Amino acid sequence: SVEKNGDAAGPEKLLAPVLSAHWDEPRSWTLESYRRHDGYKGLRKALAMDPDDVIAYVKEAGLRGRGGAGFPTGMKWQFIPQGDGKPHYLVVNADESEPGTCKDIPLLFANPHSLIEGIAIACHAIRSAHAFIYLRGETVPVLRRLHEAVREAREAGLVGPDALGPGKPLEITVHAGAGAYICGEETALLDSLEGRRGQPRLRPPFPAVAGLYACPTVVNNVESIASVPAIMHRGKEWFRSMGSEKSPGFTLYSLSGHVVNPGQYEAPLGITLRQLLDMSGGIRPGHRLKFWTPGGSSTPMFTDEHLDVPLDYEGVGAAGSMLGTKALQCFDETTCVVRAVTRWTEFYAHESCGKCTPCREGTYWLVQLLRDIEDGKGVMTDLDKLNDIADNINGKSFCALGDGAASPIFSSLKYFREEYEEHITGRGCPFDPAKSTLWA
Ligand code: L3W
Ligand code: SF4
Repeated sequence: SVEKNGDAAGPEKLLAPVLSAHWDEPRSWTLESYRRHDGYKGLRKALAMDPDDVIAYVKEAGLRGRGGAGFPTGMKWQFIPQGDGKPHYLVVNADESEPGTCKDIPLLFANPHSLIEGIAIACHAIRSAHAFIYLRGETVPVLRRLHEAVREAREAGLVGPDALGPGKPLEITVHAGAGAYICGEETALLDSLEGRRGQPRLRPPFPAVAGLYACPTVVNNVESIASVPAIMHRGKEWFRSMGSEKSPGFTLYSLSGHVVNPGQYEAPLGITLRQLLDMSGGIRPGHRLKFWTPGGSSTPMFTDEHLDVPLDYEGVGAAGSMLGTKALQCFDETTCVVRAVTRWTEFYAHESCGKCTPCREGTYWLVQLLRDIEDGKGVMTDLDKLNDIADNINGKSFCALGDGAASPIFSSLKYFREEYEEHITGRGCPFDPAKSTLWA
């Protein structure tokens, strides 16, 4: 059952299981199971509609991209030029790699047909005959599952020469990446899919104009596309009955870290971390929340002061962060914030593609400074240097990876400057490694 955000009957009533409703059922990933739960009914409805009307419907539903930026999905589809004589492509970004983000991979594993049905609807809407799924390469079992789901769909005529109607083909190619975070950036992903080294392209032109093989291309996150069948089947009003005016609908939150029951929680946009913690057992017993990320490590961190911030694009934005991928990583008071930020920054330095100087050089120097501070070799002027380097990365890099690397530096200095200072005056980390579970 789907409960509207705001019901007062108990914390679990705030959940809205749609994509995750049947994950725990035996063989939930099969076509037979998906069909038993109204699968492919949204496609039937969409195929009876004019493609432009499908785009208008998704626009009116208010679905926003679930991959990090929250861009309106219907608007993105509308950007695809029509009558241009070129092939159009749909590319599904399944390169889920943002630290703390673990929603698309379980969704693909447990419910791959929601994506395939969404692909078929989207391809009908943008008049595309070929979709690509770019999957994070490390997830080999998911790759196998996707291949199997596409095979099942093909046997059932849902993929193939007449899948979208007589003479209207749909082909789906599943491609496994090679494990680079930057390939989740949409234009680097396209380069990688074309067989080149994955590095971001200059935008504009946006992929909608010149994307895969220089043709009009929609790049959407897995969850965005997988949300479309339910919207088509159950209606835009139903979708809009959840969440807020500007951020309607349900979504998957990845809850991780020092919580009793980590996992994926599907709830309306606008729910708060306090509500999610209430229904998931809270922070581990005997401890308290110290800091958390609303959308993965690339989004500025929050503290326990932000427990009641509505987790939608506007609410998180107004509180000074970004909803990003809705990856709620929670850290209790045993965690050294300097250590956590060092680990994240090492990740960005390692994953920096090297194309632009601010990010390539800046992330390297951030790591050097952070390691010095952690090792007790820091001096007070290092804090201004950290801020200065992050400032020279933020907004001056070629793609969002650079901005993401600067985020935890700024926000940790904003909320926990004394903790940095303590490392410097005390000549090392004051935290007890034996007490933290995040010490690796
Ligand atoms: C046509 C225009 N299309 C914008 C399209 C654009 C893209 C979408 C959003 O980064 C964020 C980033 C991460 N004509 C257009 C247009 N578009 N104007 O709209 O674009 P943009 O630039 O706002 O964002 P983005 O480049 O897609 C995504 C943040 O999300 N993030 C997520 C990381 C996620 C993962 C993962 O594992 N899934 O890595 C976390 O914070 O930092 O800010 O499609 O083409 N005029
Ligand atoms: Fe590459 Fe970093 Fe520059 Fe992005 S910001 S293009 S990842 S070097």
